[in-house]
Amino acid sequence: MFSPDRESMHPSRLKQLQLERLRWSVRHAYENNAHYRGTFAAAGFHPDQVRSLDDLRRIPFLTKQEMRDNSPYGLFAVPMKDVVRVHSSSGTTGHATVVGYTRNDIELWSTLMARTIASAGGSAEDVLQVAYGYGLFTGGLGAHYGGEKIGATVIPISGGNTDRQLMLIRDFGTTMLACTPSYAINMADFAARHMPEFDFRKTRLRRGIFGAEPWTEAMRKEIESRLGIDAYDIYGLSEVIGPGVSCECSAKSGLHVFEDLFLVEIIDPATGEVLPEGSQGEIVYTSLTKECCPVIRYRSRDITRLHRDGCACGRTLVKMDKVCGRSDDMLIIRGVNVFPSQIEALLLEVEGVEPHYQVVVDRRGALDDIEVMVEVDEAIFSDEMKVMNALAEKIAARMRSTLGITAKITLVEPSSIERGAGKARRVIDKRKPQ
Ligand code: DLL
Repeated sequence: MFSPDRESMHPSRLKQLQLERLRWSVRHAYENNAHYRGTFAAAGFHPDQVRSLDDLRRIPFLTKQEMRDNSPYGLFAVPMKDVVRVHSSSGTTGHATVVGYTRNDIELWSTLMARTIASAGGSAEDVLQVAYGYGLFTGGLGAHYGGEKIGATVIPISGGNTDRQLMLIRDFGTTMLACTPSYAINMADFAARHMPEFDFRKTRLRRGIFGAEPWTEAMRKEIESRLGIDAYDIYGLSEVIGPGVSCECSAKSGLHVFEDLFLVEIIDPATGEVLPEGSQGEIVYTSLTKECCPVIRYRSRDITRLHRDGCACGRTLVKMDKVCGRSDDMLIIRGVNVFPSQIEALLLEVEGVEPHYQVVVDRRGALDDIEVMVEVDEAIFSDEMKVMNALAEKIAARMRSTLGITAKITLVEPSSIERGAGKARRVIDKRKPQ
């Protein structure tokens, strides 16, 4: 553990620390930001009312729309002279939001990413290849600062240039890779196609920290077997800090949330009601020490579940399940709710199917139409039509029985689905304005 005194804190001591910090954070937001002052007052809330952690529920939520409406600097709670960096969310749903960091915020974020790297088994001994994009996206610089903080040797290559990525893994002795899970698979594909002499198992690569998009257990197996490494899920969002909000440990049974710095709640996304621990719902964040952009009850739209069942790694921090998707990514097909990650899990169980797929949703007349395009391996693709049809029917039948949706399955040849170096675009919903 990078911060053992914090990560394995006794639960009662942790609660005490959270309460002290919550009081500070709520007051800081109220005193130094007009938007918070306005929404608190409108809800009849004053920071003096925070006497226990349960009083959090008296505070109104902060929504993504409010963040956008106040963009770029309207939610900052420090003078601009104290802001040393800005980042921006990827803007997959509408306009991007802008977040700022003070020097202390950058220090905090670096520590969180050092904890994340340590949680995945990394240390100062590692050579960390950062293949998340550098720039306004938080992935590259977040992993970079965390790597330096823990004392690893950082290779700041950023995303893309896949042939170069592979050469560096081989020649620079990379031991740990940081990128999106879809990009890790793209690297393996590229190697298999264009560099037949390249063998991941002959390199020093041992582990990877993958996140920024939903990915399933089936995808983990695929990455682990193709790259010959241990793959860990890391999670975060720009509005809260960037990567470093939660991460898996060696148990790989949920992502520990760094609760000494962020309070988490699960709510019903439809009603906003707080749900008991163990229920699935939308995760809501409250930052406890952030200076520039404090978030108080920020509705992330990410769907997960919290559980506190103890962990072999010794961390006492609550765990969240792998995020299955965002409430706004959930597809409603003829009334049936389905997350793209459920489709991924199902596809990857089928032999001959490759981990490259895209879901296209459209409306024909009054009805929703869903098509799943998925790559199959070379052998199947060059086989008889009969074999292809049988495979497509097998997938369609599984989708009907497991997910309750009737989809058109289109098997496509290897490499025909668009590849990227960042977040994969899994869904094209033609019903929504693009
Ligand atoms: O994606 C931060 C990040 C960078 C996380 C690198 C991990 C690694 P944003 O661009 O603001 O920030 O996007 C945040 O991405 O609300 C989730 O919907 C999704 N997301 C991030 N990590 C995961 C994950 C970064 N491990 C949004 N699993 C979040 C599932 C994830 N979804």
